[in-house]
Amino acid sequence: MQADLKADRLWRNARLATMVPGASPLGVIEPGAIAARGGRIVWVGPDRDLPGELAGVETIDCAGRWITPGLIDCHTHLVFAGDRSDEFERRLAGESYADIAHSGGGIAATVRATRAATEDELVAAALPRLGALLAEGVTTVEIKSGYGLETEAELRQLRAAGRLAQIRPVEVARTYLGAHAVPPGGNRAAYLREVCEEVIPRVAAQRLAEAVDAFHETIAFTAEETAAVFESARRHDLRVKLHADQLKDNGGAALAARFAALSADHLEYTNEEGAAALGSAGTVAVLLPGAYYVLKEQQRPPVEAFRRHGVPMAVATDLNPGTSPIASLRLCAHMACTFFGLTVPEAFLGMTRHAAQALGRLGSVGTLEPGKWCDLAIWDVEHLAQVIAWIGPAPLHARVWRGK
Ligand code: DI6
Ligand code: FE
Repeated sequence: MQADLKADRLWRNARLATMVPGASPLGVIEPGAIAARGGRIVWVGPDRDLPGELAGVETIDCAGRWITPGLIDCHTHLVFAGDRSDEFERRLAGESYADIAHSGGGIAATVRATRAATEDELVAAALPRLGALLAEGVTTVEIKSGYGLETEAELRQLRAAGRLAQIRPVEVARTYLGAHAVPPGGNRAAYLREVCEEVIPRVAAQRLAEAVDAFHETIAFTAEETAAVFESARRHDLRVKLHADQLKDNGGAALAARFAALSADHLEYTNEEGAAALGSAGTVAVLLPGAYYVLKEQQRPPVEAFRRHGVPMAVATDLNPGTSPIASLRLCAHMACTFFGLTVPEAFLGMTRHAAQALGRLGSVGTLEPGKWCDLAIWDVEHLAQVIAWIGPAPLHARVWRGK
């Protein structure tokens, strides 16, 4: 294999945080070099060890800058229509998230606007939000449906999410979240039948999503209902993810683990047993400090227990119009450190390797290793902590997607 090692592009004189497990938590190589061919990494290592046959192609001198894998936002709801900034004012005036939901606002407000939008309108509304993520080095983003809550509107949201990947240089992982809420005025049992027997088979047959998510909460779906959705996902070869234990301990982490979920997300109220179950199942804990902040929650996810049980932790924006109107993964990493006590290396792993694992994409992104896509974020910083210590413009020198 070494014999026909060829590259079409080289990055040299860089400091690499490869995110590959090893001696240093972030797999640092300094000074390091990366060679790519056809959009994929073919070689990574110390600059001085660069094989001679790779020299002579287009070379970018990184002048000592840091390179990380392109960032991965593994939990967003970024395709939706309408705006709910009025709810920000209502909360400031004393109404709670639940009060607003009960008076027809909240998720229902976004559902009305999303149902009324065309696919083109959904794409147009999503582009600025996606653009904000790309501008800070994101190269892979997960996007959930869940604001249609009827077959055609859900499928339209997923198609719009797919279109984003055709018009911007980004990989989109789509997740069907039909079990987000019972549709306003809808019948619970009939809607769940529609999700399990009609939509999931169509999503699978048309490859409109690769995973199925559910909102398992007292205000949303029970364990039995969630299990039925997951059984259907399993029958159709779709992976599962779960919004779990956000508002109270519902045993959501254990439920996610029982179905070998890719990830369990939120987890503020998860207990020790839940953390242990995630550890045994290899399920990623996705921390979403944006929603914690916006809802002024007090309960923090059990980060110590996740560490003890070897649960990989990812960090994501949960970008949505209600509980996390935040289009900055860096800000969420900053908050995961300040609010939840993550270290800076943990926050970086949470936006790279562990986020890739939460999307079942560890084989293709999330670390700098031969065979993976050459998706890079090149940072104009002296220390990697600067990337998330600052709130404001990203110190991003260049974003490379598929080697370009
Ligand atoms: N968890 C949340 O916090 C949101 N959805 C979810 O599954 C709320 C989304 C919204 O208010 O629009
Ligand atoms: Fe969410």
